[in-house]
Amino acid sequence: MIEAQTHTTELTFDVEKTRKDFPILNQQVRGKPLVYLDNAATSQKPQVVIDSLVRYYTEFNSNVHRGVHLLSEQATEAYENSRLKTQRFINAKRSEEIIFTRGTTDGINLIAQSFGRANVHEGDEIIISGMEHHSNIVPWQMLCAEKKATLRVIPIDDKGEIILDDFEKLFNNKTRLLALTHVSNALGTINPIKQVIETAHKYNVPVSIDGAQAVPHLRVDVQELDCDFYVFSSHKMFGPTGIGILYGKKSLLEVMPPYQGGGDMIKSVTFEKTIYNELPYKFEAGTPNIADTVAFGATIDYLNTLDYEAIHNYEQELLEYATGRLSTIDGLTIIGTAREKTGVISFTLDGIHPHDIGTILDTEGIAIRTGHHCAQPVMQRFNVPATARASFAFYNTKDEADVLVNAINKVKEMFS
Ligand code: C6P
Repeated sequence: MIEAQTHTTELTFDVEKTRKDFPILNQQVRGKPLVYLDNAATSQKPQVVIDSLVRYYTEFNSNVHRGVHLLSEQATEAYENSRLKTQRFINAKRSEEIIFTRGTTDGINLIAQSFGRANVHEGDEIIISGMEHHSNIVPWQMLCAEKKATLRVIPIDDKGEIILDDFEKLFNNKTRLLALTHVSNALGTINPIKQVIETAHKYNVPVSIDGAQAVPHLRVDVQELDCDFYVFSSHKMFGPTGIGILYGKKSLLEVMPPYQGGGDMIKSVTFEKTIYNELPYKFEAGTPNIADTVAFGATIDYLNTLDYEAIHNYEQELLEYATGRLSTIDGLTIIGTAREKTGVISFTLDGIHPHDIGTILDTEGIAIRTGHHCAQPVMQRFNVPATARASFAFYNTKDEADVLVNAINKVKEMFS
């Protein structure tokens, strides 16, 4: 049994026990034990989440908020329970501040199309950073093009950290929103978002945080952060695909126009006038993704059984170990060396294209991602066309980091 003892505390995290919760990990890929290091793209699911999906479809599949029959009542209760669990998970003040979406991308587009179109006008400015995922760039560019507004970009330094001195200089009386990622998917950088939010609020600018890569690793408390919006995806935090969460402060959501029209988002409809439903339903038009939302509730139940502090310490130790081992490989450069990072290691190997690295690692049973990671401006900033990215979750081990290092050495031999 591999049991990680942290340097700093007495807390232990039993990784081998936890791995048993994830049935997909226990398999051979291309004749080798699977080493899954593509968690930033999507994470694996514990058996309890898979069971929850099966149970929903075998026992109470039905539409929500519509039926008077028992199955519909049960489905509605389970769906709304997931909202309450989510509220508690991120410590939102009210359950109606939790809007279910399709994912992070959908949540950011909702903010851009609803809050953005109502509040951003000609000549206004929106601040983002140089490390954003395309999902937190393109929706704002589309809005700026429509409204003749301007996108301002916080520069990042050679480590992959936002330059805080330059950041504050971007604010002026035309700034309408700051949209920033909590954790970079391409670099692993954890941004000092509490401090950044405080600065933005000093200028009365609301803040939207992309939490897609943060929630799988860090405890998030939206009241403590005082962010105005916080968006994330279930599938990156060990839950099902197709379901995401938009948290918004009630005072903002209440005055925002609906994003989409349709069933469930209305109180009454005549040809002359439609009255919209109250929060959160105003933003959940049409039949929602009921099964995955219910299973997302099971995901939160699962995560609540884990000790986040112990996990965080374990992941940091794993990151330190893997970074140390990879750094010994001649010709390997790590892109993203921020002081505060999650378990994302982006790297290049001299003279070898990242796609070749990924393809050869696959033959060793190792899953990583290669390419621009939907963050092309980050690649441009570091002057690389692409990187290979190993991204770790709490179920990964030091042994797996060793397998990765050995396989990279094999790649080097093949090209020498
Ligand atoms: N990043 C990656 O491999 P969706 O696809 O909507 O669930 O999440 C989009 C998204 C938004 N912000 C950040 C910081 C992200 O990392 C992602 C998804 C994946 O890095 C797939 S491109």
